[in-house]
Amino acid sequence: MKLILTIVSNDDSSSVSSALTKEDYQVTRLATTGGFLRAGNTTLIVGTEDDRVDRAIELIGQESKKRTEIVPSTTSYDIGRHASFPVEVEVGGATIFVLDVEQFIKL
Ligand code: 2BA
Repeated sequence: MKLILTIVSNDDSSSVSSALTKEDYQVTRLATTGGFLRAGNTTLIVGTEDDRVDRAIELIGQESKKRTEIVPSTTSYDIGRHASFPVEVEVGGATIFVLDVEQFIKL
């Protein structure tokens, strides 16, 4: 048995966990915070059989693809005026750890 720990953006967490649960994976969602950006992200814990790991990774990849989005940004001038302009940012993606499970116990 394996434990898949996957860190995704909050925006993708619902679609990733829905895709997994639809295929009968059991998922636990944790609200987490990235150490670098100190922004909220979501960590999903999935315990599954060894032969189902690849499919889980495929589903996670499909629902959390890296993509660019245009978001509004503002700059301010000394004279107290602000200008708004669009900037392209990269969002999405997943960081995945696959660990061996020594014991799996439900009491
Ligand atoms: P990613 O590498 O895609 O990582 C996204 C989030 O996944 C990270 O959020 C962190 O919560 C988790 N993560 C990634 N690698 C990990 C690992 N080896 N162990 C544990 N957790 C891990 P943040 O820490 O807020 O990082 C957000 C993004 O900032 C990263 O995206 C990366 O592009 C960049 N970054 C992170 N640390 C950096 C550093 N020391 N220098 C430059 N850029 C960094």
